[in-house]
Amino acid sequence: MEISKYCLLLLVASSLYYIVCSTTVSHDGRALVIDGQRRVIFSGSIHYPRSTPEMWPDLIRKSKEGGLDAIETYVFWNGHEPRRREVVYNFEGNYDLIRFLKEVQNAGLYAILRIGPYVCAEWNYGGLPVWLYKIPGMQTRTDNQPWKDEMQNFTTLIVDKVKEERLLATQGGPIILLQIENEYGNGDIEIHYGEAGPRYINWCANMAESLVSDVPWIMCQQSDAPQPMINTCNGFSGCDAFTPNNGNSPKIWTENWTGWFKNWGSPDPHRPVEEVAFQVARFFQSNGTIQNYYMYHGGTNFGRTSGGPYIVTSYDYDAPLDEYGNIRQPKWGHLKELHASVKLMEKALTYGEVVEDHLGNGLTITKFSGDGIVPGCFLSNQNSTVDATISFQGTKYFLPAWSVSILPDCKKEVYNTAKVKTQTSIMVKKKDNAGDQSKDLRWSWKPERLHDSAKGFGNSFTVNKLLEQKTTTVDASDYLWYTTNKGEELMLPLHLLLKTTFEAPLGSEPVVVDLLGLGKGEAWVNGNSLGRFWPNITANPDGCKQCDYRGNFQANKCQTACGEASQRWYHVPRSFLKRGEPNTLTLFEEAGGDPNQVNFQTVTVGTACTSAGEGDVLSLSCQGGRTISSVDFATFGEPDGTCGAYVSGGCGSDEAVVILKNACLGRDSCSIKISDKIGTSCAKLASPRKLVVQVTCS
Ligand SMILES: *[C@@H]1O[C@H](CO)[C@@H](O)[C@H](O)[C@H]1NC(C)=O
Ligand SMILES: *[C@@H]1O[C@H](CO)[C@@H](O)[C@H](O)[C@H]1NC(C)=O
Ligand SMILES: *[C@@H]1O[C@H](CO)[C@@H](O)[C@H](O)[C@H]1NC(C)=O
Ligand SMILES: *[C@@H]1O[C@H](CO)[C@@H](O)[C@H](O)[C@H]1NC(C)=O
Ligand SMILES: CC(=O)N[C@H]1CO[C@H](CO)[C@@H](O)[C@@H]1O
Repeated sequence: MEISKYCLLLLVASSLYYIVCSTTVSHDGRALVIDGQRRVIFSGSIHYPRSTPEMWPDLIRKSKEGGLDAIETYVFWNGHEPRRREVVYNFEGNYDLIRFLKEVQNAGLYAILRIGPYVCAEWNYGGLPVWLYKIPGMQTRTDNQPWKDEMQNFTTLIVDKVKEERLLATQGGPIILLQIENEYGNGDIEIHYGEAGPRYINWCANMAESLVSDVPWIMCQQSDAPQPMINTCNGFSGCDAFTPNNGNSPKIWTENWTGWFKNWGSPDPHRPVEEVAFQVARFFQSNGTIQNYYMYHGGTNFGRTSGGPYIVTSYDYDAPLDEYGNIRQPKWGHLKELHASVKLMEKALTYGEVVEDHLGNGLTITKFSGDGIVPGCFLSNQNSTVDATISFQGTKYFLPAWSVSILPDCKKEVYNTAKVKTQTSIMVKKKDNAGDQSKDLRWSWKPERLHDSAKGFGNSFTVNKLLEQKTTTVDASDYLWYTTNKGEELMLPLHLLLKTTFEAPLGSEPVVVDLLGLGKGEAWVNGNSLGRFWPNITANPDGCKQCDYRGNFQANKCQTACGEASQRWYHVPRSFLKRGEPNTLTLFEEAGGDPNQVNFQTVTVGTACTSAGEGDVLSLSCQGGRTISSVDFATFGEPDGTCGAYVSGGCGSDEAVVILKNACLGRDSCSIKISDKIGTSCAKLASPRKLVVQVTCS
């Protein structure tokens, strides 16, 4: 094997020195090859502008702990270059891309940088600055000289910055993959541009390669990507069946949607972890080696980056880390176990020979093996309704419908995508840390005329057409509000700004402000935008039916919060708040809402549930220094109801409750081994017996 890692000793200012180790990155048809080794890569998307720099280290640490190898982000052009060719581009605050990449590096993770610069991320104008449209002859994303000039200029700027900071893997930095363009081959786009489309894609490939040739470039959703671009797959599913367009390209899943974004007026979309895990395991079973979660942390659309009029301010995405940065359980933990299980067979997956055995009815056994390699196996049941037991090498394995089992040594099942062992955490909003003032916020309101803030317009003007947002607000604000009648003057109505002061909630748990009672507008804390609010629009009352994770997933398959306020709570990052001095909440309200119910709360684990079989270790934990205050429920077998609302059923065990109380009460976490002595009164239950537990954290 080729030894390709080398280090440089750099001398700085005569006496200081540091060592720079370079990492080589290449690929073959099997995998990315990092420092001469084929690798399995788990990656997750975190968009730096959707959180604050103060949150980044914690988000990245939790990603690493969750078993990720890499963090992926798009680059948001209209955030960095709001005005054309400013002497100083915006790389400050939550737009500090370099700081973000360095945090990734400090955590010891790789980075995947999708420069685009077109981004499909529920982001204003796909990340393209609005000034582009003022350039004569501009036609975006095609073989058009003005566009290519601008695109090349910005792409070069980003690549130069990254190189200056030595952030490419070959320079000792974290970046192992780069992306040019984005989902261009989504059918209609290329058709729309005709023959100019493929010409443009060729130009993109050459331009990208001329900037960096020693770190691979990808093009997602681009089946005709020219060499050496690697074409990759996006989607909820279907990436198991995806094949790259070139024998030398590994199979990469750039966007496996962990959930979905939420719209005003729609319920909350969820994607059950059993389904995500099933698709990921299927991908690795089908020769995939690099997969990225879109999103691993979704975050918040602050202020002017609210990504189009219909997307709510939260970009939670039902991701493994929630909008506020909390660990979402069981999603985070069940995927962490999946990552660890797949990693156990990394050698077999990247170097082994593959043999697939299709047993019919959606059952498949896949074995990866080779000389000197511990073989690894996947057993899958793609049947969406019928559970199965299969015999393999003399042992029987139970495979629930729509599940994959992982046997890293082809003998012992260490993981099944449908058997969730991680605790379920029900998050709650609490007022106990929120300080006294939040109970009784005192408001002052003043009307403001829009000409104070509407750039370039008086408070009324006349046009004989409908106004379009891009040219009216010029991306200076997400907010455009006007009323007009045929034959009448356009009216920019009066709006209300008003404000209050409050104390920062105690502790370190994430803070939210409850805006129920308000109509529609935008909120700021100490001048930082929290985004647009619209709590008075309620989610469609229909569509929250019982959710079955089995079978193909769609964004509206598993929804909650039907008929409730579309978005009631708005994240106030801790770094927006000042401790020990008054903080100011300013609301812009266009619909005359009532702020009397507005109050600050913190978000934490309220209830935790888990289950474990005999011989297993049962673990539970709270968050933010809170402790287990009661054991609410302990039953062997199948209880009725769901976590937080277990009613009865199974075989209730007083002995188990006593043991749990001794081990858990007053602690922030506890684990106990379930021995056959616990719950002897339930001994008549069929083996294996499973203990189901629910506790309260406070
Ligand atoms: C971008 O264009 C400006 C001129 O508008 C030029 O000065 C600058 O060098 C260009 N940057 C790159 C990286 O090409
Ligand atoms: C995986 O690779 C093997 C060997 O190249 C091939 O026979 C098999 O069809 C592949 N499986 C999938 C699902 O792509
Ligand atoms: C699932 O299994 C049932 C019963 O064995 C069978 O009738 C059905 O066709 C299977 N479905 C698939 C998709 O294989
Ligand atoms: C919500 O506010 C809008 C103004 O944007 C108003 O027209 C509507 O009547 C309000 N709806 C409810 C249910 O209060
Ligand atoms: C691009 C892509 O693969 N899209 C798929 C995403 O998932 C949905 C639901 O499974 C499919 O309908 C899309 O084709």
